[in-house]
Amino acid sequence: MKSSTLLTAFTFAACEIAQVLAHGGVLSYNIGGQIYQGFRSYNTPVGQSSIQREWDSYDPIIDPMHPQISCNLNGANLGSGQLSATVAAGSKVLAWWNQWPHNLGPVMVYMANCNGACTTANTASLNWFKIEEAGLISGTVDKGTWAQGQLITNNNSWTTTIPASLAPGEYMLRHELLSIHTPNQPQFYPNCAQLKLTGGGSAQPSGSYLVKLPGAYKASDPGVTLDVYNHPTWTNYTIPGPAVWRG
Ligand SMILES: *[C@@H]1O[C@H](CO)[C@@H](O)[C@H](O)[C@H]1NC(C)=O
Ligand SMILES: *[C@@H]1O[C@H](CO)[C@@H](O)[C@H](O)[C@H]1NC(C)=O
Ligand SMILES: [Cu+2]
Repeated sequence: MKSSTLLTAFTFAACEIAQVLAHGGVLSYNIGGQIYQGFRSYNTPVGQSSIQREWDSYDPIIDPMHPQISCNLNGANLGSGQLSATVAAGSKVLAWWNQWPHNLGPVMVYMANCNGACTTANTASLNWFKIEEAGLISGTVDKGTWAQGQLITNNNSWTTTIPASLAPGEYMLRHELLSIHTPNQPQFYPNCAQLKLTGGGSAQPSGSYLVKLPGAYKASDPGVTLDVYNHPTWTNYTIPGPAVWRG
């Protein structure tokens, strides 16, 4: 009896760990050549210092209209520990995830002008624009190569370039993986970091390039509802959200 209780407890602990490992997020960055540690999810925010906003677990967000889909749960600033990375427009940003377990789905990168200090910004009311997206690269939706597969191949990382013409100011940077390996259960994995952008540009996106989060996605979007196993011959995929703004 006792040993079976122990076994149950052990099995439960092993499942909990497997659960953690089955998901994830951005753990660190290289921004313009400088390494930045992300928020340590699952640890108390007390005493943490990072350019990243708080995110409390590796679990995905399932609801495309979730009120905290902008910067994950709970997306709060870290108070006195909240930092921002100073970087010039046109610089490269490398984001590193944990060992990424999902190879079906797109990679998207967004920014939003904080119109002042990002630390006090409410990320749900910012105007977000997409600076990069990659979806189905080749093959069919169920067996082809997806951007998330490339991310895994590339040391669980993704490199993006901040548009060189973007006007200076404080911006939120948002990486998002949308994993669609579970039909009817899209998995959104957003993470935000704060930037202080320098450079001589003056461009700003406007009009339909700007979206709210929540607001950019609907449960009925083809790229959100797609059941890849139901359409093994499809070679098309429509990435959800706005068109990419390239500066
Ligand atoms: C692979 O990613 C880790 C961070 O997860 C990083 O420290 C390491 O430098 C990367 N390796 C290469 C070859 O880029
Ligand atoms: C793929 O194309 C079909 C036929 O045009 C369309 O109905 C479907 O919505 C597309 N799928 C995605 C995921 O964009
Ligand atoms: Cu997962």
